[in-house]
Amino acid sequence: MSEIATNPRTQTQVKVERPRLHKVILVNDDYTPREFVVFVLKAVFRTGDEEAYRIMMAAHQLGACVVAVFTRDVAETKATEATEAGRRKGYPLMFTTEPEE
Ligand code: TYC
Repeated sequence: MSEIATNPRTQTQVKVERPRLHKVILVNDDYTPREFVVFVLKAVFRTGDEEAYRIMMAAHQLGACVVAVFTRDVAETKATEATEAGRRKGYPLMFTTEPEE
């Protein structure tokens, strides 16, 4: 009896990759009041007072700041919700998203 396999089976290698995370970025502007930016960060991103203030000031001084990272859907939903909150008050407050490297 031959030792050579006559019916070799193919094996499928399934590669599962973690979904890329997306950053939510807060963009500075000259019109939205600081307190309102802090209010939105706390309401939408559930940060505490001090973290919201730190993120707001970083965007204010540097032009933009990463708020947090999420899966793409969550990042886009939160960015839209936070931008809408500003728009409803007539402010140009802007949150954008971009994929992490
Ligand atoms: N620059 C705004 C002001 O001086 C405050 C502000 C901070 C607005 C961060 C937007 O993303 C922002 N009133």
